[in-house]
Amino acid sequence: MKKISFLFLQLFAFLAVTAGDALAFEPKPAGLNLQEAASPKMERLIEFHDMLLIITTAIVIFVFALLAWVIIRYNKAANPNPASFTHNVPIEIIWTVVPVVILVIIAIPSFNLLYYIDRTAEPDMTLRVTGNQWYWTYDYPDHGIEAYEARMITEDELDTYIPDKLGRRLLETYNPVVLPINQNIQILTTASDVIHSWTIPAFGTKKDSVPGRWNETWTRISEPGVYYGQCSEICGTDHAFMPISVYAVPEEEFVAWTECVKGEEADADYPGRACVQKFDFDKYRQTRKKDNKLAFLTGDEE
Ligand SMILES: [Cu+2]
Repeated sequence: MKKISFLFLQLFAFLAVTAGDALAFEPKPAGLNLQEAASPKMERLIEFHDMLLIITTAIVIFVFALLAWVIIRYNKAANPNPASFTHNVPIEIIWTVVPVVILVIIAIPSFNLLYYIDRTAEPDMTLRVTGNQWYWTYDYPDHGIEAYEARMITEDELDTYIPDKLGRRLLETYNPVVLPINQNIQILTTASDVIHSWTIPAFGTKKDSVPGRWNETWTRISEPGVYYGQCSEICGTDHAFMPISVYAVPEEEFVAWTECVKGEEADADYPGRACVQKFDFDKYRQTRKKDNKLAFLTGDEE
């Protein structure tokens, strides 16, 4: 018995560890649920989503039960002589008031969340994002970093730029975005040609980039790592090939990176990439696994 429960513990630990494996913040094959949260915005979005899921599931079960009851109890065979009344005031009040109460219960946290994810009152820094057919450009007005292009790394060059086969096909860019963790980051976005949409699922951030105007959103990244997103507004033939890759690093390293990008060490073509490699930000690709508290159960401890 003891042995069996230990086996189950091992199995559970294995599932838990693989579920929260290194690189948790990326799409997974056959993935079903939302990506894990890496910002307070996404944490709240997931909570809200889970609450809605419970409410909608309860409603679906209730409606199906009612239907089944009507079909079984009141079909022609079971109930040959139906009642002939047409109104029932108490029931009509209930079926009006109860849905209203449910909608109010949903609306209050929904509006709270809408305002919360809209913008941050006290930004620590600003990232400007411009969508183009078909790549992104980024600039950091507070740090004096001029606009640089982020184009997708082609498949045959992945291993050249990203170590240890950790590069993610169709998701990496030569010049990634680098952002500090634990800071309120204001994100201003626009586009130079057609509408694009700057999206990082793990941040709970998605904002349309519209030519001729600046849209605002924000994020606050809770832990170092590599995060991915894709353009989420169909924008032309290469819509699927303008990914977003973000390195989130501690503040000191972020400051060092900004100095590097502005300095002579930066590669003229790939300023962001050259500095990412210089400070070995790729080490953050492994962070999740090392931090996993269940690692000791599988003997995976590092
Ligand atoms: Cu686009």
